[in-house]
Amino acid sequence: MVSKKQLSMEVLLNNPEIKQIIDRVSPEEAERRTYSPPKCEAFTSRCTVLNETDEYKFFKDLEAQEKLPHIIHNKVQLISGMDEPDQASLDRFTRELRIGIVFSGGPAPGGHNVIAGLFDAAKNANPKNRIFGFLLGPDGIVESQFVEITESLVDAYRNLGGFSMIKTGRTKIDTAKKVRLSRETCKKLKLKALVVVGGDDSNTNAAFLAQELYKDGIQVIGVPKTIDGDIQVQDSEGKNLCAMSFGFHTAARSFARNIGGLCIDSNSDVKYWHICKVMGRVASHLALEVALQTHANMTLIGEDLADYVDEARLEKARKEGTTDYTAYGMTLRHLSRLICEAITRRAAVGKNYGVIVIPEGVLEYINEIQLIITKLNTVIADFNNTHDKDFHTTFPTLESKLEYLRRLVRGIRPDLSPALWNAHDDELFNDMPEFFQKGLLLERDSHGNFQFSQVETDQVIMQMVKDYLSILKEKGRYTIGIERGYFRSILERDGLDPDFYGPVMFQNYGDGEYLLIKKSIMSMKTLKLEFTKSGKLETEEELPSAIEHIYSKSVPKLKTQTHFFGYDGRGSDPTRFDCDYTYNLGQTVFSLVVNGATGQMAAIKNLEQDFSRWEPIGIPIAPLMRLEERKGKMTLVIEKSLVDLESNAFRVVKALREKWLAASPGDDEYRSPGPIRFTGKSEEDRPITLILNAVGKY
Ligand code: FBP
Repeated sequence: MVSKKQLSMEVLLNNPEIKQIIDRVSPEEAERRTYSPPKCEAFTSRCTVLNETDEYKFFKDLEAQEKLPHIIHNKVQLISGMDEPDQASLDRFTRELRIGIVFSGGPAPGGHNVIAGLFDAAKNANPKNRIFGFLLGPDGIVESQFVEITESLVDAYRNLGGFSMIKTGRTKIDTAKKVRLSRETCKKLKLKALVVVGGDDSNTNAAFLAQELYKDGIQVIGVPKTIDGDIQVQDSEGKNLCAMSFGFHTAARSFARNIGGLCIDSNSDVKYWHICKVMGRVASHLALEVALQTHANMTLIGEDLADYVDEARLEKARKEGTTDYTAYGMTLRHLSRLICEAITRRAAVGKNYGVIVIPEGVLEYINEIQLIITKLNTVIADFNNTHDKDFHTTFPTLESKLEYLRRLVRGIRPDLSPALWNAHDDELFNDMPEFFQKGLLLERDSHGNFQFSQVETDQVIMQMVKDYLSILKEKGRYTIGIERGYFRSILERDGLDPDFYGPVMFQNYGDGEYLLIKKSIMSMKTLKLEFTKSGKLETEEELPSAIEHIYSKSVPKLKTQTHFFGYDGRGSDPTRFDCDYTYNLGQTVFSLVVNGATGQMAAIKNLEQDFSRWEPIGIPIAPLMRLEERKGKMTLVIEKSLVDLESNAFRVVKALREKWLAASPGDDEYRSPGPIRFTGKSEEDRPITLILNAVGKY
């Protein structure tokens, strides 16, 4: 054997070409870091000012008025530039400031650019300004853990995804002690302002902090972050103030890129149904955008399911002179039937493959599941409050949790209403598969939210789908259509006359491009019987192999692949839209802080339009709050924005549903959104949802 001469590892690793290739910084990352997002016009001026406007109206919740007196009367603030500022404005704008910033909740692409935009604006106004980043989320404020944000740190993360620079966490600053410690940290650092980059719950928390720190002269500003896209702000007259939270576009594009790939794989290999669960804890905005980006065969939209009315049931009840209230809303059983219908209809035209998109929060919209979740939330909150112990620590195993629920049914808590947890609930719950029971009993997050990402929603639904498909198969209602031309060619190749055999095998031989096996044929045995009965085959004769071959092609096997898209999209590098959006949010934050705002959320108005029309603004947070049940208590929170069934985006998806299902002969309608690119003319400039919803409004 000839021994090959190998380069020593030292030589190999020091080779300049290899060094470049294995460098931690990829060429794409290096290029990203050098991108300079364009600035909204106001930020190109020497300094900025805030102008309050009465143009926007809000309905103010009584509880919010009581709990947030210092910030409830805040108004929308418009930010405008001053090229030739008077001395007083200039002095105010350039005074030395210290600002703290924290990420709160799940990562969302673009967070680093919020810091970059804030840092650049602050240093530009006064190089002595200092920015501090709290580490690991709100815990960093409470525990006084921070880093000073420097030029080199910012430069290392410009236009990059994730929240890696200072990390994030889900702690809520919700006790007097945590507020006191946060105040101490802010004072120790001599902060003029604290910036909370977070979702609806974190912005709620920001408003409460703004109230608490008001008298200390410490301002608090929120920034609308969440891939879920459920922070969208309109005033009470429907005027748009913030069309979308940051991170949504990138996450949706990232999911769509991968799901688009699955669509292509699916109609190449033609053997799998890909079941794609996509993040979005409650609202289905991400699923809706993915549908628009990929034209997947079926996309469930939670809000739409909740709106479902079973007309057939209503009609039946009407005839009987009664009202069937169960006809309103979707049940798990009915949802599985709808999916089965999509699968069987495609199969009938030879397509035993496809792609289904399921939003992770879909179960929230299914009647019986939502009821169970609400009941369990209350049971858990009641246990924690009554016993001053944690339910999950006290009952660490599924069995111990189930036993506690059983004891509730047996009446260990006579003070509780039997409506909370009774034998019927227990029975329903015990009928669920174990993994689903575990999921439903999972610990709620620090804000009291149900953790949908931890539940195998897709499995729950698909198990029911598989069970029902087996029934349909037995009934001969799930069969693969055989293309007429294919049938003819296979038979003719073996010297058989298709018109002799066809009418015996197929229910629609007379017409139809795709031939469907007769319902009475459920096996090779019944196939043979059909032929002997028709007199076209003697009992002792064998079925021609071409006939057997065609029959076996018509028997469906449902093969599924399940995928979860969520964390990957949250960690994606931001789209150009999110880079520009977040950089300008950072600039907005600085303008709000330097001009004395507090209890406001930085936002960009007209995000749904061309960049040249973007306008930085401050939105008052307190008037956005409503009372919602959390951890068994009514709590003030920012109302989540759900998919609007009247919106253009939803109506378009609804109108094209049938087309994208493609349950007819011919090609699928898949759209390939391609990778997230950063530059280039075909780089999409904003989410499709936003484009559609803006049509007809301007
Ligand atoms: P935020 O609302 O904090 O932005 O997080 C949203 C989200 O990504 C949801 O889509 C998902 O259900 C959840 O976070 C997952 O949470 P975790 O990171 O705790 O698993």
